[in-house]
Amino acid sequence: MVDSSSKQTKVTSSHWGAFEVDVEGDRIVATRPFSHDPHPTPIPGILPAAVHHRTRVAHPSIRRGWLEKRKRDGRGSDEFVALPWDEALDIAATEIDRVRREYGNKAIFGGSYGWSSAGRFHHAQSQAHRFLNSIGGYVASFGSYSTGCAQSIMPHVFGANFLQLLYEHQDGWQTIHDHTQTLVMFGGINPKNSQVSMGGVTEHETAGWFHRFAAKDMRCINIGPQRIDAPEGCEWIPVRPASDTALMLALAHVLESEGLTNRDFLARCTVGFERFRPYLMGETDGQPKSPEWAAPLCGVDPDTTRNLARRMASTRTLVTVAWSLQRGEHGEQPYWMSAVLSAMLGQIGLPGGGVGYGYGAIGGVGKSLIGLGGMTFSQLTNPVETVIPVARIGDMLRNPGQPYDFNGRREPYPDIRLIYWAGGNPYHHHQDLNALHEAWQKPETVIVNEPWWTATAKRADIVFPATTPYEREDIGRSNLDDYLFHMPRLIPPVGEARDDYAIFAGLAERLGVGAVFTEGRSAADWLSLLYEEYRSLAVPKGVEVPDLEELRARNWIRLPIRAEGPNRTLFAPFRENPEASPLGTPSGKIEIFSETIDAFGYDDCPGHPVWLPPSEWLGAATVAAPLHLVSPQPGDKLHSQFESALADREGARPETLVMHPGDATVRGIRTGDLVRVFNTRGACRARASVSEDIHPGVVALPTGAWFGDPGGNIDPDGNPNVLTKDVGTSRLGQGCSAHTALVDVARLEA
Ligand SMILES: Nc1nc2c(c(=O)[nH]1)N[C@H]1C(S)=C(S)[C@@H](COP(=O)(O)OP(=O)(O)OC[C@H]3O[C@@H](n4cnc5c(=O)[nH]c(N)nc54)[C@H](O)[C@@H]3O)O[C@H]1N2
Ligand SMILES: Nc1nc2c(c(=O)[nH]1)N[C@H]1C(S)=C(S)[C@@H](COP(=O)(O)OP(=O)(O)OC[C@H]3O[C@@H](n4cnc5c(=O)[nH]c(N)nc54)[C@H](O)[C@@H]3O)O[C@H]1N2
Ligand SMILES: [Mo]
Repeated sequence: MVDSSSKQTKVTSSHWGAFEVDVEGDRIVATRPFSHDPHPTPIPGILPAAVHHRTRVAHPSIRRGWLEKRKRDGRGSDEFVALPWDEALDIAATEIDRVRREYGNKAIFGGSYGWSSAGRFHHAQSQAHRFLNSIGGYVASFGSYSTGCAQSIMPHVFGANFLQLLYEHQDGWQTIHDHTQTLVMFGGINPKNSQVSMGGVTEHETAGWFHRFAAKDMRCINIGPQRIDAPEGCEWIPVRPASDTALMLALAHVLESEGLTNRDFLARCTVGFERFRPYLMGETDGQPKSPEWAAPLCGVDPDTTRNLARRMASTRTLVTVAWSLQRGEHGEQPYWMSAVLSAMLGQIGLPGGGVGYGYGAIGGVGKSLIGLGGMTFSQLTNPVETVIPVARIGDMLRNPGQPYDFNGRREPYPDIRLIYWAGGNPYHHHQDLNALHEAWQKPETVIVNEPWWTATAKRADIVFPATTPYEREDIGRSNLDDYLFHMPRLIPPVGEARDDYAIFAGLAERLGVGAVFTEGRSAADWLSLLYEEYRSLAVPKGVEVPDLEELRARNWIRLPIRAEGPNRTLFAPFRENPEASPLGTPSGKIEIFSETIDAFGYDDCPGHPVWLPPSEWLGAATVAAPLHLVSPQPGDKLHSQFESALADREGARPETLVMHPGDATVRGIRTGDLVRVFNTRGACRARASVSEDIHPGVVALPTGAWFGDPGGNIDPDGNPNVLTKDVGTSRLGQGCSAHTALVDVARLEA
């Protein structure tokens, strides 16, 4: 037990990096930056208030309407009844058993998407998947909200798993520093976003690299709707959201018209240029994709486009693409087209040249490390084969049995009767939340493990209070980081919270599979076992890792795993000899035209990249919805985590909406005004911030505010997902289309 008079300071790790925590008795009282972090985030500052906040789930809780009458309506408005653990676990286990007996495990949705917390063993989603597999399986989901569309399209283009490509093979920052002369950043590279990385990023380096780029006169050009998407000092070419493909086509058109295309590279390393070229030059549709054609679409004047294309062809150029570009309808196109543009420049495979994805999105991208692997809690195998694209949950609930297309296959949506969620907040992350709220009434039962009363917990039938990482022992490590942490249990569990492992072990026991789930081990046993596996995997890589006792005593260590010598260059061996080191595509080369995709016959993603305007963007603006809403990641926290404590801060809520002076003036809006942001899908409040740093016609509202209680006609704290459109990127990728939304804004009286 924790001595109630004790004081201690320890370091712990999180998705936003390491930090020091001061504990007095059973309370976390303060946090401080970690001494080795050159650019710490403000996020840990909220922790002391959040971890003890009144919105923590104190007891196992069951919604009254469900408990008494198994009523489905009332999710989000009913009161909850607190029950003893044993009773609540009995009820949940009986219900899970009923559903699997009556409908089979294919009626249980356990995708359970979400970031939960860092820490290798107590990873909520892995725990949930292992439990559900031990009871016969569940309907799973493919991909992430982050990169779902890219994960589908890019293997067709480069023949590789997209995540491996960007985490393990893309050029490192040092390579970029040493070789790149022109850095063309679609969607910017935002140090605010690279403060975060799955499993943690200890030394936040991105801002520092940009200082070094400036010192050597690298030209860094941010192409996107907001100046602040790149560090200060970068050039800015403002473009309308969703128009990047038009601009990329125009850049390609300049290369081709001015003899700047690298024919040798296209011939050696790509296939299908001859099928794409007639479209580019307008031979197929009578419309050359020239800078003049693109100008009214993207808002970039033709001279700027021409000069940029010439510069890109005459210097070592790296094109980078933020993940946000594929988080919108037809998000496949800018991703594919950026690869084609870079292939035409012919610099793919040269150090500091070519193309890269997600620099800045995640702090680990661009770090070259020796991967150690291990510390992975087995999820067992899932006997149910049904997998939906992660962002299609609303469609799945609305359309059971209805067929849908996804990356060349056509399947019916499963008929879901029970949802189990641990470690995610769909009422934060999903699009068109008012529509989700309706679809969410369909399943018979919703079970959620959560530390806080989030909008998702409030819309569940059974809520189990989960511990946070500060209430349990774990190990913090990430393949994208060179530090290793013992994450000590700092305080006892708040309220009656239990670890996800204990919750699932309790359910598994009741369902007769206790031994399958736990293998007879306690959490401490698992930690030792996983840690020893990790240690032994490090040995052949020549890396010595202390034993667990020593790590406990030292709290953290820095691992000698920074890759030495010449830095990493994406596709260097392939460029060198495409026959000897072919890509994993059907042709072994970069596919400018894909026979596979062409054979799918999708008009929303044909055989080569094309300009396809989304259903909502400035080119389709209406009187009722004249402004394009982008909803980036919040700078002050991770998604919706710690929201309730942040919202207590003076002036923090509603969330800030950035808008252009021209758009503000005609609406009589000034900085600091309360506004209503609305469209036909919903409305939310926000606090206006008027700025020249955003493209006219665009408004930006970060994600992160919790969705309000049902019944109100305006979401009080500013959750942009009451406004976004719930539609797949295309039949190919079926990713989330968070950035596809037109809205209007009006001043609210105080
Ligand atoms: N409009 C719009 N929407 C978006 C995006 C966008 O750009 N625009 N971005 C999308 C993207 S990329 C993402 S990744 C998603 C993020 O969406 P999520 O990953 O769902 O967001 P989080 O707030 O991180 O949710 C994690 C939840 O897990 C809980 N949790 C933390 N630790 C534990 C634990 O140990 N056990 C349990 N049981 N629970 C725990 C937290 O309290 C929190 O409620 O949002 C997506 N939504
Ligand atoms: N501090 C913090 N950092 C985070 C997170 C967090 O919650 N907090 N979340 C993490 C997660 S899960 C993810 S997936 C990554 C996401 O990383 P990204 O997807 O790269 O980042 P976003 O913040 O969603 O968007 C970046 C910018 O893209 C611009 N943009 C939007 N649409 C378009 C477009 O059509 N064209 C162009 N050119 N630009 C556009 C917007 O102005 C926006 O500010 O961030 C990670 N980093
Ligand atoms: Mo994400």
